[in-house]
Amino acid sequence: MLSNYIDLEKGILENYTENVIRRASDMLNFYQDNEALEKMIKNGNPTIYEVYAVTHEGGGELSYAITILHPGKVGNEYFMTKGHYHEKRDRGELYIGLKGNGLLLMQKGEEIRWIEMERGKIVYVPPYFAHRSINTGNGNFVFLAIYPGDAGHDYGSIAEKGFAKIVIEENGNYAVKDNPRW
Ligand code: PAN
Ligand code: ZN
Repeated sequence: MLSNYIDLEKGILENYTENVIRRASDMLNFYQDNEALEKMIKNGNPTIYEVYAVTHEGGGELSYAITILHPGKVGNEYFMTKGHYHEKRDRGELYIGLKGNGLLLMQKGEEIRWIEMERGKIVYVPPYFAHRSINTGNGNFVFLAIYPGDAGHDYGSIAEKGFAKIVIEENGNYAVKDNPRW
């Protein structure tokens, strides 16, 4: 497929070839406040984020995906994606903000960066950096990601330890804090 459409208002990608819906129950142990997460699971198990992708898996090819990250918090921690390294660590990625507000958290060894995302902003995720998105706004945070077809997703080490920083709400704003489990 050589061309496609995104509905920029709703963040809906046409003709996607893969999609993933992550609910609260898919995020066990990702947040500090497990009790708050369990309560949320019992109270309807809301969707945290949705991904719609067009994939081309060969080396040298490019895949792309829209993520719709819903607004909300688990305890005082904002809704976020699981986060991953690329299986092939030397594969970079481009993120383009389409709607809403968020942060892109990136980490390579002890080096950690976070960049605010908004409509029209392009962020480069260099090779070797794990990356996670966080919705710090009140509405959906929607972005487009473009990545090498053979990058792959490695969730293992992030699922175990998380990132060195967490993003919480403090006095109505976001605050980036040290992860106590790190
Ligand atoms: C993105 C992410 C997407 C969902 O398309 O895969 O935002 O985040 P998780 O994969 O961490 O659950 C990307 O970075 N692709 O490489
Ligand atoms: Zn990625």
